[in-house]
Amino acid sequence: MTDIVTVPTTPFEGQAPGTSGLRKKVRVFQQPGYAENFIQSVFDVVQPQPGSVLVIGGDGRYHNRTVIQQAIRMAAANGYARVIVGQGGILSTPAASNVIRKYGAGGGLILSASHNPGGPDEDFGIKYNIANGGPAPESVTGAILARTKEIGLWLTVEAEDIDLDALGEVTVGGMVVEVLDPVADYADLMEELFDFDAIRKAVSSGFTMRFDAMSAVTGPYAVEILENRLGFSAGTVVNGVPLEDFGGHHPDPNLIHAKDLYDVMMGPDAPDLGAASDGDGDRNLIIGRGRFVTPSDSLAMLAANIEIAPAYRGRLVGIARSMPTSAAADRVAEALGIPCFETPTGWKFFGNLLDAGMVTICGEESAGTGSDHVREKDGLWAVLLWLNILAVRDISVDQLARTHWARFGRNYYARHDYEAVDSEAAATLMAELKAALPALPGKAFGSLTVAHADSFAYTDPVDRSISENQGVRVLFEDGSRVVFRLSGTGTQGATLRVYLERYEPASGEIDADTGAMLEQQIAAAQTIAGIERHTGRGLPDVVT
Ligand code: VG1
Ligand code: CO
Repeated sequence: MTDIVTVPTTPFEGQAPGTSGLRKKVRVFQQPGYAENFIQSVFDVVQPQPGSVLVIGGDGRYHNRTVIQQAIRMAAANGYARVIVGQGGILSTPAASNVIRKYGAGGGLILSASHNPGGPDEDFGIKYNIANGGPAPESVTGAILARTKEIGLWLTVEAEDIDLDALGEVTVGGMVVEVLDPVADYADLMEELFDFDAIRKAVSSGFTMRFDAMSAVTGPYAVEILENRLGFSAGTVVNGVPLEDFGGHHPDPNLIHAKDLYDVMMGPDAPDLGAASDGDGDRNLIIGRGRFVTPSDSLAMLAANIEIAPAYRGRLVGIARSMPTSAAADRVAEALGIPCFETPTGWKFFGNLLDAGMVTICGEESAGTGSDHVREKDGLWAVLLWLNILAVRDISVDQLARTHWARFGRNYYARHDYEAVDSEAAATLMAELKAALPALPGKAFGSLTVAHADSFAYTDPVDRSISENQGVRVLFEDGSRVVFRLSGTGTQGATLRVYLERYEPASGEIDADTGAMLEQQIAAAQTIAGIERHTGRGLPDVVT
């Protein structure tokens, strides 16, 4: 029997899991006991049963290996029978979800701050996923937070670091640790879901793509799947080696941080498809030759075509989207006679709907799309579904988009982010906005008149749990809307997100400039929330 070491500790302030886990600067995580307190709080809440298996993996960012070694020792001290960890400490978020499900683990620790930058002065994060492979629901994250506030000790064992790079099994404090290939299971799953033969055929007939892994976790996955298994030429995957600091970039697949890819795709030598993923591999960016597809449109277009992929034939039962995501998917659901659910922001809200078999595909405007194959959003999955559809329909991204809009109409959509805003100013802005809601209906802003305004609350259709304060919605009489939220993933001040949307029917202008189409909504959002008055900012930092 190995001796368990009990380490006395005192609580740290502010260990609340946000939209997707606890995210802080690396320096914060490096304080002695900081990560340990949080991990012990997770174990105290979860209470691993005899025989329990824990999956541990991360996106390879700076500080990943240090926390993994400590988490392994703590898991041994807390009674886990087995830990499964990705080789090199690597598991993309969707791959971790798959490993949890495939090997019947009780849960997993995913070490990532996702699209946030990495390195000694940047961000780190820890998230707990439950046995279904998905992010812990609010009932669990709430209990973890409560535990962090009263924690008095954490448990570990005296043991050396293991060799994270050597595949196979070792023992730590009587517990088995298996270091597994992070890519193989995931790549096999993708091969089960999609028609790889059809994609290979398209590739051999000249279909080309560029996948930007942004020096983050998807590099090895993309090389294996796209180049080795599907036959895309070597070099199709760019920035394919995961780096601890992502090469100094934000691994955020949007038009700002993946501008190189965008420029290539808008240029004369663009391949047929351009795609990118984020730090932990759960987001996707889709750009066709000369055509950017918004994540909201991508969800709708994928839903409309998903039954082309073998694993989804005759299986589309429902769609779910987060509230700020555009209603493009709703129109597809309506046309197909299936339900479309509107949830709060964050993948954890899709878990119950997926478990209950009420939805097949889910998506968020922040470049997250996924299905019931795992319980996380999945960047490469979305890229492969696009590839499967394009290959079978023998159509370009641009043609597919135009055909879609010609049938369903188009939801013009943009998100404006005001980053690193003073936290108090942001809180005041939201408080004043909420207080002003009852008086908004009937008021005119430019050509727009407010029809309805509220603070979004969600009742989970499965367990009836209620989540309040999930963003402010202002709906106008013409069907357009603006939504305001504060980010729950940032690590510096506050980030105000303003979501703008306007529907144009199929008979209207379906190929106009997004910024021009949303001018009225942008102006109304500034006035309604008093953004410049509160933040001193007249213009957003990032427009996606
Ligand atoms: C953001 C996105 C949200 C997403 C979350 C986690 O949250 O808006 O849609 O689920 O990030 O994604 P927030 O609270 O900052 O708006 V990831 O890829 O960072 O795990
Ligand atoms: Co992510």
